[in-house]
Amino acid sequence: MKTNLIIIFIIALFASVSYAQTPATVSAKVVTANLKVYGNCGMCKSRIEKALDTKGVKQAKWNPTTKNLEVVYVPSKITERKIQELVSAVGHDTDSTKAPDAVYAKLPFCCLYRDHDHSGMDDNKKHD
Ligand SMILES: [Cu+2]
Repeated sequence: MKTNLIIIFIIALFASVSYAQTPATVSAKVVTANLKVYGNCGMCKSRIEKALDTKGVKQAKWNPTTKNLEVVYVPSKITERKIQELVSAVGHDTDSTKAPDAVYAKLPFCCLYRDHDHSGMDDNKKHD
């Protein structure tokens, strides 16, 4: 009985270790990152996703409510930093890159996330 328990424990340990290693093997080619990107509406969404229609990015999906950008990319072709820079270049701040003021100023009114929030989310905290 005791031996059985030990065997089960070893199998469980082995299973969890190999499970934990699976994402690392997959990520050798493609990585999924979740990045915070500020914006408001459907126009923001298409702007952000269009900016990432570029080499090395497999898929980009931005959620206007959560401000989460789920991006699937090839790390050997593009970096997470570069992805954030591309998003900021079209007018959207991320947690580590800022859109140029001149670009931001040209966004349609509904997209001005720094001053207004049209998405219904409480974002009073993010204003500086
Ligand atoms: Cu917008």
